[in-house]
Amino acid sequence: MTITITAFERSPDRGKGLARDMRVRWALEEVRQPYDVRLLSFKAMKEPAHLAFQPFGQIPTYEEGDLAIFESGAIVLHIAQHHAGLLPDDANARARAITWMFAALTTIEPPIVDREIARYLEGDQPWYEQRRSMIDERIRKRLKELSARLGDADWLDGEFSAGDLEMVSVLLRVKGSGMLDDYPNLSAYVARGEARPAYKRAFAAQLAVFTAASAG
Ligand code: GTB
Repeated sequence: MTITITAFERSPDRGKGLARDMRVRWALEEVRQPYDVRLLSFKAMKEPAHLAFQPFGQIPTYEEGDLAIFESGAIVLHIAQHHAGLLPDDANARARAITWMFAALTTIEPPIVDREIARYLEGDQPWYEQRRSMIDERIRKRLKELSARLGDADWLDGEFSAGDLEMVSVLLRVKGSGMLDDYPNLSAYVARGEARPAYKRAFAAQLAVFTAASAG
């Protein structure tokens, strides 16, 4: 059955792989599943045809046969549960890998998203610098804790898993801030993720969308 995902017709990050369809593309590449992409404008994302798939008018979504789901974390988990390569076979190890997915999305990512939202929406406020330094403190605390846990391991719990896919994706959102530089093991961890052939294929595919849109 054909898998179809949705993505930005023109990603605001200009194809840097930060929009969340990248996580779904990466997961599909890891498990070697081909997929189609339906590209959406910001206008189309808010229209009834897309809202039927994604009630919040966002990307990504995932369709396969009579299944239609949204939320990138749920999509990556679905892919990992149905194809070998992203979750260990051992039940306890599998539960731990899923735990790391949730840790990435619900413990590490929220202050990182707050930082971006503050910059976009509150960057011109007189108190912005103070707010940003408070958010940065929250992020640094989590990075320090994560760095201590990772230590000198390659991945968070044994072999590369969907937990690492989500964690690397989340950390990539702060790479540009320079905050990762204080944690060489986290920088190396992110670099290992980016060096995976599946990551590179996914990155190239989403960049090609932006390049084509810019040329057209
Ligand atoms: N919890 C949902 C999920 O994980 O699927 C969140 C989905 C989401 O935030 N989608 C964003 C979206 O559709 C795109 S990924 N936004 C449009 C809207 O809400 O109207 C978030 C994102 C967007 C852009 C960048 N960037 O340019 O760097 C990075 C991340």
